[in-house]
Amino acid sequence: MTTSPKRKRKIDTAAEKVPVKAKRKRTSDPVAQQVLDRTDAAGIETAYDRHDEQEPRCGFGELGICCRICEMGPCRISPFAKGPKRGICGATAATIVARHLIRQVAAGASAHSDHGHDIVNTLLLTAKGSALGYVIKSPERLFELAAEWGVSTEKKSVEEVAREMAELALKEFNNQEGEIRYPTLRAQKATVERRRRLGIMAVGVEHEIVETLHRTHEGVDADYKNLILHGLRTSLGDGWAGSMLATDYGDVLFGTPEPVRSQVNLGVLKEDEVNIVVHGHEPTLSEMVVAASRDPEMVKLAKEKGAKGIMVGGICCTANEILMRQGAPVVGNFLHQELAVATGAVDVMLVDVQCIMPALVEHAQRFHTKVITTSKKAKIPGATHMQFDEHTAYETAKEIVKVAIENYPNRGPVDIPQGKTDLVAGFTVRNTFTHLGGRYRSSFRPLNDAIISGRLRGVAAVVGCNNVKKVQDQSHIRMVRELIANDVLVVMTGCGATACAKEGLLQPEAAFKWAGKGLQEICETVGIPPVLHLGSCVDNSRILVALCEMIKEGGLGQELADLPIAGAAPEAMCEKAIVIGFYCVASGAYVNYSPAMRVLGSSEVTKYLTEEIEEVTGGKFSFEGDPVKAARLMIEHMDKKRAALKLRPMMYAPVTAEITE
Ligand code: XCC
Ligand code: SF4
Repeated sequence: MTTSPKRKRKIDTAAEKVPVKAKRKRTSDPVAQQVLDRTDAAGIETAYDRHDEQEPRCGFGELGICCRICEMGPCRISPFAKGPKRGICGATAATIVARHLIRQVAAGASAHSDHGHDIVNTLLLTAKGSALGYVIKSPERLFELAAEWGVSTEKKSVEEVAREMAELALKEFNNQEGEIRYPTLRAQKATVERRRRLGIMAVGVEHEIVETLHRTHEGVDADYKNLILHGLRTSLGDGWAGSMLATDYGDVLFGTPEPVRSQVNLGVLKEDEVNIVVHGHEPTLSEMVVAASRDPEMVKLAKEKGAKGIMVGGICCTANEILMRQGAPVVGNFLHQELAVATGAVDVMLVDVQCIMPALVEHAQRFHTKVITTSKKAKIPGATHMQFDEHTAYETAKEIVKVAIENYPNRGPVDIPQGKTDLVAGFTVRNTFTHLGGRYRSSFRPLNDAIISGRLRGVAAVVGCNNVKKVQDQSHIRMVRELIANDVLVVMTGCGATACAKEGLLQPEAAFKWAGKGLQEICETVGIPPVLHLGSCVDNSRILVALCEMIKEGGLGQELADLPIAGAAPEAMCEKAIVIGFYCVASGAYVNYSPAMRVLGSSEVTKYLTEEIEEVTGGKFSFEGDPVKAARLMIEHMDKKRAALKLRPMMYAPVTAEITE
């Protein structure tokens, strides 16, 4: 089918409204579809079936107007003319919606930040010599950060500096007064002053999360604007501390990524090798498992069991971590977790924290796959638990690899779909702009010049998850295709990056197929894909830093809110996506978020988030569900910013994207 994006189309919203039991399109990935056809035929349920089982949904829940905060409830606000307009305590729809929403922000912030905390702690243990198997892979990055933080490195060993830096970083989490460190170091003065004026400068990561829980307790904060402002403050503690520390300290400990080629999709599983799929988020575990899988002792053992070798591939953000730093293949994104197991070829599915469906355990029992949980924070009944501990990480990793090897001969029928796609990943703030600036000049000048001259329209960050309410990957792909056709450089993280990687958008050649002429010229000159993979979801902090660097470079305004940029999470699934949306809006970005947050039951809160908040932070949300329409809104926003900056008109007309699937 050949269609112009302008003549499009009700897709995603339509997918959400299909009645129960009707066949609906579940994925836009033909490789995933092959496995789904087989699971259907065998009567094996997946998240898609469980999704349909949940229909029809509770309307109060969908609209966010059910309150369970105190024991007098639950209270429901009627969206109709008749029926209660307040809870028993008097809380209105706006109060209820805002309270619930910022609790979600706090939960998302705690997930990223607890992850960041673990990485910093592992660096500390490594510096003390008590985390066996870990080495500080990037002392250069450590010294760079020390210089930025004003920590003297003179006459100090790498370990001494690492220890001091890790101790300082730990304080960012539980600071009780003052401000988190990064905004003043990295953001523009005007932005910092705006945050101070609004009272949304975070004191410490945990401080804000605790305060969110207090404010949203029964009978405390009832003013929706005041609640949302605190949500913004909590989110800034994540984006500008918890997540940013996870990225920076991860780079120090595990190495700063460099552009790397790899492959993605279920076809990376190997019929004749032991397949270990690492799923979850924390590189502290996956890095060790990758290392253990390359241990000659393990490879020998695998061969003794008749396998040709050991394949370690990832799902979800763990995949992005080991892809960025080790070039490990990506098995898939969030909705691939059950599909991978259903190939019959996964000997161990190794999980840590976040985005792990408890259903995996029962699902895996139909195959030979062993599901191994590793975190004390995340156990699943029926799974094998092998506690992972930084002190003995490498030994545990070897034990886990051994379990997979021993399980290899137990495979039943194996059916690996033969689809996989090449990709390039491993972009960071530094190396992308070394690329753009040419080999010897790491500078944002060429990017800024391209935007100023109208060769590039702007930059869009398309991030986030898969959501079973949508057709898997479709919204990411359609949105990104529309953006690059309009000369927008796209940066991606998380499961969205995996979605577009499967489609081939993360290859340099993609520019010739799908990008507008201006973007094409840039990709051709510097040899980058039109869509840059910046890593896992905590690595969205890389995007914040890149934007600050663009402003520093000059010619594009004084604040993030001035830049021709936009963000989107077109298949958002979890609370982490909400907090990311929040810290982007708090930082001044326009963010399209879909499916809509559960705020639609309050017109006041919806209006505040999608309109009025722009007066406050410079950013705002939109909840457009059609990804192409959403992309057009993002482009409109960029054009508005271009006009305000008096930039030149765009050099080239957009190409018409040809959307085939
Ligand atoms: Fe989870 Fe991070 Fe979302 Fe994917 S994108 S579904 S959070 S793995 Ni982060
Ligand atoms: Fe009902 Fe108020 Fe209690 Fe919520 S806090 S359950 S609205 S009484």
